[in-house]
Amino acid sequence: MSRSPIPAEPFPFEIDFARTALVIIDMQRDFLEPGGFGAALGNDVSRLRSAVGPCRAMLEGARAAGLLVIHTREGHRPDLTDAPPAKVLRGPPDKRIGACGPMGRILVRGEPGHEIIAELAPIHGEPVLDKPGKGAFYQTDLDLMLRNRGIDTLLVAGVTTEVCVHTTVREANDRGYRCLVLSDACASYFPEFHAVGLRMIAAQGGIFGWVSTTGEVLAALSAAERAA
Ligand code: TIU
Repeated sequence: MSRSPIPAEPFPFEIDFARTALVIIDMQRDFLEPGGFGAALGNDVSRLRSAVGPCRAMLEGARAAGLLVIHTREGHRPDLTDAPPAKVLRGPPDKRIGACGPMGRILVRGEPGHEIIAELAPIHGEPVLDKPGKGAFYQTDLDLMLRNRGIDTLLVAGVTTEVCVHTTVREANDRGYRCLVLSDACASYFPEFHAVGLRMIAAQGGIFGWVSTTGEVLAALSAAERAA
């Protein structure tokens, strides 16, 4: 595929879609629906809904273009052996990781709350990466998967902007990946954190990466396909 500069902050982003993957971070029921981990932390989970439509549009575009799509999920083994006590022992016992909620045990793999929301459900051939931390590189084989496919550029979407998206982008940046964060396909429980989190990525000449929108990336993807 050809290279098309995408309007982005802090400056236009040169992209080779053949070396690009879409990474959708933690669009799970535990974060987006009532009764899960996000709600247990005291958050208004409806604040994350704005990211669903753009994630879906980007997902469909990536699938149609044959891009590698990776879905991540934050969660722990049922025995919690991979959950640091420092992470578990926070908040009231009935709202902690591993406690029983309306969608099963909170932030535990295999439970209904751990699933990716129906609108963005992975399809056959799309790796689903289970991670125990905020960053998608920590204690996972993400770096290996990307290297094996010759990927050096990540389109990053998902939730939440300043927590798992940010941590993943920082990890990716240190490993040499170029990250383009899709502002409308990310969301936070705190609108001000979303806004400033995106600014932090693009500030200082793109200290962690670039920020653009789903519309801009899809337009570039269409143009690249037409030129191919
Ligand atoms: N609490 C919060 O904003 N986020 C998380 O705990 N995990 C992710 O961001 N996925």
